[in-house]
This record gives sequence, C-alpha cells and structure tokens, in this order.
Amino acid sequence: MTQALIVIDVQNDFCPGGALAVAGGDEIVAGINALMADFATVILTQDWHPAGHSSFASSHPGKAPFEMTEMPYGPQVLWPDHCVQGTPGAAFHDGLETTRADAIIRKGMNPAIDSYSAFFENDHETPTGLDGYLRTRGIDALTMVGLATDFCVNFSAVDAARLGYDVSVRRDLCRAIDLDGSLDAALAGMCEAGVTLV
Ligand code: VGL
Ligand code: ZN
Repeated sequence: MTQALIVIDVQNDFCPGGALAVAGGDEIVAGINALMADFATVILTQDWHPAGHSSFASSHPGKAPFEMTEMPYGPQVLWPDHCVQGTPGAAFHDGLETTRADAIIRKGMNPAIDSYSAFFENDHETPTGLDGYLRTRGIDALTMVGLATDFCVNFSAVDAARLGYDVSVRRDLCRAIDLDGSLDAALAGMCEAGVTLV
C-alpha cells in the first residue's frame, strides 16, 4: 500500500490559549513532527473560515457557543469564532514542521456550510479535492493525527474509510474536544466504519 500522513488542523486556535482550545492540543506537535519522517507524503489540513461564518455562534443572535442549531444539511454545533482566514489563530502551531507538507488542504471556506472532514463539507456532498489528490498520486493508506479527535479527525477518518482507504488514527497524537460524550461516540463511529485506532 502507498501511505500518506494526514495532519488535521494543528492550528493555534485549537491549542491552549486559542479561541477553541482543545486540552493538550499542543502536546502532540513534537510527536507529529517525528512521525513525518516515516512518511513519503505528508498532507496538512487547515480550518479556514471567513469572518461571520455560519458555524460561529456569533452569527446566530441569541445563541451561545457550544449550543446546537439546525442547518439545511442537519444539526450543527455552534462554535466560538475560530480559525478566521489570515488571523494568527488560523495559523499552524509555531512548532509544527510545515516545510514537509506536500499539500495543504483548506476547508470551511463556504460561509453557509461547516466542514469538519478533510474530504467533504458537512453537507456530505461538496468535495474538498483531497480524494482526487490522493488517488491521482496512487495513495491508498492513510494515517491520521491532529485536532480534534471527535470532530475533524473523526469525520475525516470515517469519510476516508467509506471512500475505500485503509485508515489508521493514532490516538496518542490526537486530542479531543469531548462535548457531551462526543469522544465516545466518535470512537465507536470510527470503529464501525472500519478505522483502525492505534
Ligand atoms: C474543528 C470544530 C470546528 C476541528 C473545526 O478541527 O475539529 N472543530 N471547526
Ligand atoms: Zn471550524
């Protein structure tokens, strides 16, 4: 099999001190850098929202961060404003080895649709182009690491497994938001989709 490492959203806003900080988000950076040496292909994803994005609670009068809303494509968690295009919070963590990246896939740019997965927006239809990139390079096995285990890593891993990739998630190199049991649900969902949790 031809392998690639997919590093999901290791950005300042998901690290301690950031707008949507994931506990211990910065602890995984050194381990991810070290793991890059084992892969010929490294792909980074970057959550990259326009200001006023519809996944931000601030765009929904009367709603607070971490409450739910109903979008045309289904239920959606409302987040604090985060990873706004071009801001320091949207930048990769300073310690992340970005020079090794073959490609950087940005997602969440459509103001009307959130995008957790590296493959499809949350409507589960609009592709990011990553599948085409990987296929045309003959890559069929993916190892995923990054933030957050229960949202972007989870959605990316499940979509990849459904698309036919052999997928492993290195749990030690991920950290979770864990909103109302979302971590346990994500782990169960990944297992069911055939993702290998390492
Ligand atoms: C993420 C919530 C909102 C993630 C991105 O990277 O897991 N979570 N946007
Ligand atoms: Zn986001």
